[in-house]
Order: sequence, then C-alpha cells, then structure tokens
Amino acid sequence: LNQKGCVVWITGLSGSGKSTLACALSRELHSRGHLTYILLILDGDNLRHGLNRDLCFEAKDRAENIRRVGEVAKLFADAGLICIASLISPYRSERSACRKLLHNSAFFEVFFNVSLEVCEARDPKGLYKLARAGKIKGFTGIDDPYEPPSDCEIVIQCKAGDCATPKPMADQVVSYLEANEFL
Ligand code: GGZ
Repeated sequence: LNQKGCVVWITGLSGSGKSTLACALSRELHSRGHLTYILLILDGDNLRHGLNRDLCFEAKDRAENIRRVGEVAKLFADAGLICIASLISPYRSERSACRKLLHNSAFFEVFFNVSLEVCEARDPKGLYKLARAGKIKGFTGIDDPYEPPSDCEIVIQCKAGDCATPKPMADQVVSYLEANEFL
C-alpha cells in the first residue's frame, strides 16, 4: 500500500446528506481505479449503535463522540487509509481538536452547507418533526447549536432542488484530494 492516509471529515446538520456523500465518495474513489485503497466510513449514526452506544446527545457526550471518532480516524489514516468520517460534529472546538490530532496536513474538513429549512423540509426520519413537538430535546439546529466551520477545506452548497445526485459533490472532494496529492 503506497498511499498517504488522511481523514475526510464531513460535518453538517442532520438530514443534510452527509452519509449519502460519504457513500458516493467511497464509490467514486473505487470507480477511479483506487481499488487498493480501503475506505472506511465512520458514520455517526452507525457508530452510535456500537462503539459509542454509551453516549447521548448532551454537549459532553457529543464532544466525547467526536473525540473518539477522531482517534479512530487517526489510527486508520496513520495506517495509510483514506478515512471518511460523517458526523454532525456541531462544535468547532472538537473538530479543531481532531484536526490537531491529524497534524492539520491530513485532515480535510468538508462543510455540507444545507440550510436548516431544507433539512427540515426533507426530514427523512421524522426527527425534526419530533424535535419541534418537543418529543426530542436538544436537537441540533432546533434547540441545540450547530457551529459552521470558518476554516474548512471544502464547502458543499446544496439548495432545495439541486442535490438529487451526490456525484458532483463527491467529485468536488476527489478533486481536492488529487490537488493535494492524496490520490
Ligand atoms: C442531533 C440526533 C439527535 C439529536 C438523534 N441531535 O440524521 P440522523 O439522525 O440519521 O443522524 C443524526 C445522528 C447524529 O449523530 P452524530 O453522532 O452525527 O451527532 S454528533 O456529531 O452531534 O455527536 C440524527 C440522530 O443521530 N439524532 N438525536 N438530539 N441528531
């Protein structure tokens, strides 16, 4: 394996399409012939059923969630893999701690910039509806903060109608990785 490892860290609101982008990115890298790269998707929601099942959504648990995923991502990146992490990761300070862990040079923060209105209109799991009804407390964007990145490498803009296919977004990330000689 002759590959510089790195972490592609996708942050954004619930329902923004982070996981879809993570999958599309992984597919795209394979289709470009990078078959020897093992791509690991660390998905916030999946991890919360396993490694992080002891954590809830209060601030200190979210911080711990992000910290653990950062540490795991670092292990994989150090082993030479491209590691795609997809979490809301709402706090700037915790994202920046993960960046430090990767010594900045191997950490690519992707801000999936989809407005709350669009995410809420989609509401794929009905969670926004429950949050508005007060049945889920501390929901990101409703009654819990989301701090957008100010220093990220990649911003993906997605308005109501124009994100039917994630491929152009995945291409945007792939181009960035190529330009930075991680591919
Ligand atoms: C935000 C919540 C909450 C609350 C459950 N706030 O869109 P989803 O459903 O499938 O993914 C979301 C997931 C968030 O987990 P993360 O590990 O990414 O969050 S964080 O980085 O903030 O630790 C959402 C669901 O869990 N979910 N309750 N209160 N999202």
